[in-house]
Amino acid sequence: MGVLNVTPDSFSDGGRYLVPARAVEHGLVLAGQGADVVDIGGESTRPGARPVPVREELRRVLPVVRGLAARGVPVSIDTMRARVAEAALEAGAVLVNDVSGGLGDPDMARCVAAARVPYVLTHWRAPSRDMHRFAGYGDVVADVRTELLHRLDALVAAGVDPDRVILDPGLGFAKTPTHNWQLLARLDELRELGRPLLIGASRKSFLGRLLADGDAVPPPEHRDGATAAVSVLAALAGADCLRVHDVPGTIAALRVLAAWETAGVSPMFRSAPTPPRPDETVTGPIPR
Ligand code: PMM
Repeated sequence: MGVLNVTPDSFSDGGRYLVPARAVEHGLVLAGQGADVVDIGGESTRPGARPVPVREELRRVLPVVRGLAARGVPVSIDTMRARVAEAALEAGAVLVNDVSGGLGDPDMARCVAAARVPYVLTHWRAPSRDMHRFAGYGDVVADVRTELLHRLDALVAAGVDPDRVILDPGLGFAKTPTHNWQLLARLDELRELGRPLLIGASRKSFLGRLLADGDAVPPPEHRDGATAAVSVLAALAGADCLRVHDVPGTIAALRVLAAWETAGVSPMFRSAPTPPRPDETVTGPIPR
């Protein structure tokens, strides 16, 4: 999933694609580079961001959704609002990516149920402007699991087909860097929920923090190497969809993983407690 934010203030690509023609051009580039879907967002979710009026969100995203859909690019709409999701689906979007997991708009479940489209249900606790106040967990992985399941139940009760739901732990949404790393390192526990997983780590500040040299934090566009490493490890742990800014770097990294696995030995022996000794011949795929 390639990221295309048509906002003035997103942390990485904010302000670059405000002119619809430029946004469409970039979306075509992302698709040409190998993104299976281009994710269009018209409202920044960066920590501290304030909501934009619905009319403004519609004004930003609709021409871009239309422009890309008309050129045959599968488009997802990144929104917390049912009205925006509905309009984008009508304009040609094929998937709803809701970082609020349906909590941002009580009408979202009805909209997704009626549209019968895939829906990304993200773990979320509060609007961006003060989400940091909600970053308290006992065991973050257990809590995120439980809260995702509650949301899934609520959506299914409202008529959403569970088979169309993709789960996302919501890295950075009311999470500290430590929480993000725990969620990534224990993705297998989220896999047990039985739904496809989406991971959105691309260029996020926990990677900036990881790469910082003292107080010198690298800017978002210098975090693609770390993003690619996370993408490979997440794919290895069973992530099905990676939401990224740098599509070629991600695809290169995933090709390395595929070649490695095709050669017969998985680089991670997840469910095999004892890796084979170097002198043992590995004849089949190793379960993960
Ligand atoms: N993160 C952002 C925006 N949308 N959607 C999903 N499903 N998961 C995410 O982690 C996610 C998202 C914020 O990042 P951006 O400013 O680069 O779009």
